[in-house]
Amino acid sequence: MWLPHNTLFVRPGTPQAVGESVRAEAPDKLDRRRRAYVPRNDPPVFAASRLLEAGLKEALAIEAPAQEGSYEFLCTRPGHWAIMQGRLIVTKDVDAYLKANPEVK
Ligand SMILES: [Cu+2]
Repeated sequence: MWLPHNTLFVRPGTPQAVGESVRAEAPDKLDRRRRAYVPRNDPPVFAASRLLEAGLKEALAIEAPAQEGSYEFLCTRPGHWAIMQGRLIVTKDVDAYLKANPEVK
């Protein structure tokens, strides 16, 4: 059985706090953009998708944070944040970043 998932982009070091903050919410508790499991008035979150069933798509236009760094993204469906997460690198010089961090592909 496929479960719907979402994607939230957050400040570094906040995935656990964000994931845990919505863990007890109901999937039908939606915000004004019809998104579930998105913390309300929570500054660590700077972009978030809706819960999407398998095969569905949603485009997110993200305004990158002004400060360069390694940001994080996660799924906040209860129990998912711990294994469904990754990093978003914000840099003004991709080539220099990749040269300094060859492990990143
Ligand atoms: Cu998920």
